[in-house]
Amino acid sequence: QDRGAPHVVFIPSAGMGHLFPFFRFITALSSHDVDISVVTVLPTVTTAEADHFAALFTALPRIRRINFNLLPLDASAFPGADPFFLRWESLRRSAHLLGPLLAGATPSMSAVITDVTLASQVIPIVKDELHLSCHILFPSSTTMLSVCAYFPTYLDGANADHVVSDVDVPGVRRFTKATLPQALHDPNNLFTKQFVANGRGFTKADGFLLNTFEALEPEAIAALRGGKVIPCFPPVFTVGPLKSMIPAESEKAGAGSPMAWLDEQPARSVVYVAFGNRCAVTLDQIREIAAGLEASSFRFLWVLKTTVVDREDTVELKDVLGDGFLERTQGRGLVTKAWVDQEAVLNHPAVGLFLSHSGWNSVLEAAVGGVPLLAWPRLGDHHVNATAMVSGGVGVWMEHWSWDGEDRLVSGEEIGEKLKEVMADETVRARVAKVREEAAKAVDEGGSTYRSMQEFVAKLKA
Ligand code: BUP
Repeated sequence: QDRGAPHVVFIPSAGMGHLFPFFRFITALSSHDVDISVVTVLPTVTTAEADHFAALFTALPRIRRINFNLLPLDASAFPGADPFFLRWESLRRSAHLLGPLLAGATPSMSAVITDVTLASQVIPIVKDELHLSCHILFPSSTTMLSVCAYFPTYLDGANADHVVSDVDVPGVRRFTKATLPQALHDPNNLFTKQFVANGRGFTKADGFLLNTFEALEPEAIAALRGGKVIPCFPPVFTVGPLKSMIPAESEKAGAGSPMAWLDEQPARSVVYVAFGNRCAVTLDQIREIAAGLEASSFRFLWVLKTTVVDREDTVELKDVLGDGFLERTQGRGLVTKAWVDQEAVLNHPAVGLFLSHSGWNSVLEAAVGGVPLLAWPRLGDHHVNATAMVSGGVGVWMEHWSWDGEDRLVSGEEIGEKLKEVMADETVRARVAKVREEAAKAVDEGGSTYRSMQEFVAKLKA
């Protein structure tokens, strides 16, 4: 190891939407003469997370793993809570153990990069106990970061009674109550408490690493940098679009794989459907999506999830999709419950449209691939991301489509019609093609992302 190379310790949290930006940023940073360790919690919540941790450590053997054993958490105290929120809470409650663990790291550490879900717990340990710099890698949109940063001020201000309605984030935009993460409507919700505590700690961080680029979210980036959202916001480094360089073993393309199937399809003919790796879709809505795809007459690739945690998804596709669907669409469509390399799918010339939940990694991957995104946001940050996705020019948001149960199913007919409309919309396609160019420019030598990365590395080495 080079004398003087800074030793950076990463503290990721859980869920592929949070882990991918970490894995991608770690890979990018590893080419910069920086010594890297990664705090790892095993077992992971999902198989996908375990596979991708393994792929990271295999591809980059110089990276050290710091095993972190969590204190047990009584899940019965949080009835119905999402397993990822439980893991975040567990990480937060065990965070005090990180001080001694990190103090013993060799070589001694120079900087910490933490996931935002742990910010309020980790920052005091890193800054006050270990006297090191602490940056936050934010896995969602910068627009969502502006909401996180402003929300505590909003609650403290006109809302002493803690009733949440629309939130007007200075310098960014007004978010309707329905656009905010549902949990924020209830200030006593576990997620809301984590969210507010983290937001209150933001100004103590040494900076933010953001998976975005200047041309995609100019208002939110400028508003944070200019102190409009909250005063004294720390430096912001735009380091996106972050890209994978190491596929997991499970997603290597081979005969019969989705990638091999895409190779056989005409250019821009395929609708890709995926709602992230923890959005389970109800049986009734699955049947409507199936009807919509069938009615659209397009070719399609559909990653179908019926459970929040992948290893619990044991149903048979034919049972879920109903009588004859797979037979009727054979050759024209591919439905899979397996993990696919979505980034590669969205870069494949056969893909012409992406029906998505608007998870931020998905939005960035669509932008990089130049594939129009038809957003059907589900929960959490998805609606806020959809606002950023539309203003950034990546696609179209179906604002009235919800996921709220039987009485509000989106019909197959409507889905089919919308797919046809957006697939034929040359204006939407031209806009996302332009965004794709801007994304490429940002990462090229001299581009805004390239410069931000250089600045960040220089800061680490200073
Ligand atoms: Br499903 C699936 N392959 O089969 P988002 C997802 N992904 O590569 P959200 C695959 O997971 P979470 C699959 O490309 C994206 O990078 C996808 O992150 C990848 O969604 C990531 O889009 C999902 O930010 O993820 O909802 O934030 O569900 O883990 O919170």
